[in-house]
Amino acid sequence: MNLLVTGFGPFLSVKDNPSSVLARSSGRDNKILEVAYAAVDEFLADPKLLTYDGLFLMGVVRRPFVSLEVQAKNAASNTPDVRGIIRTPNDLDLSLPSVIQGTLWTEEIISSASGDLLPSDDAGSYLCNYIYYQALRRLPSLRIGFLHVAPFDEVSERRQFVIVRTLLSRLSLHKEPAMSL
Ligand code: PCA
Repeated sequence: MNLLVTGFGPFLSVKDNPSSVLARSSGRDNKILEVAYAAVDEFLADPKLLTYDGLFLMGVVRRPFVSLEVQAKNAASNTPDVRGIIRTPNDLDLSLPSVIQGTLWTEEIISSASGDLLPSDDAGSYLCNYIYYQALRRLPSLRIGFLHVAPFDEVSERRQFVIVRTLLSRLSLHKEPAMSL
């Protein structure tokens, strides 16, 4: 599978976003996105995205494990983005589905996740959930998944590098090998 990997840049108190470090070291085409609604909208409108089979989206959240986000919600936050823009829940069309399931993570990847890599059904309500929801909605022909990485003081950079590389290689294979993270 030809995947584009994304990470986010700095926001709030996160000066050096580990998702951008991991996207750059993924060994795949990658792009670092500004933590801004308009920047995400512009990214998702780029016709070049259609040359990929899927999007491997990443952002950071403080948890003691890496989260395979299984779904995105029709939700928005009161926290401003880095351009000072706030999107309230009313900015998302209430006629749209309240939840959309991700399409990248396989059953095998989800069911074998354990230890410091776990499934999650809560991608939050800020830019990470926003990009996930909008990507799934706007790019239905692509396989799309979101990985919430952890700060490096929760899960080491080396360990998360291995997690990301292993997920990417498992997704590239048609046959699922035994999980050996
Ligand atoms: N994490 C935030 C936005 C950017 C990032 O890396 C989030 O979880 O929504």
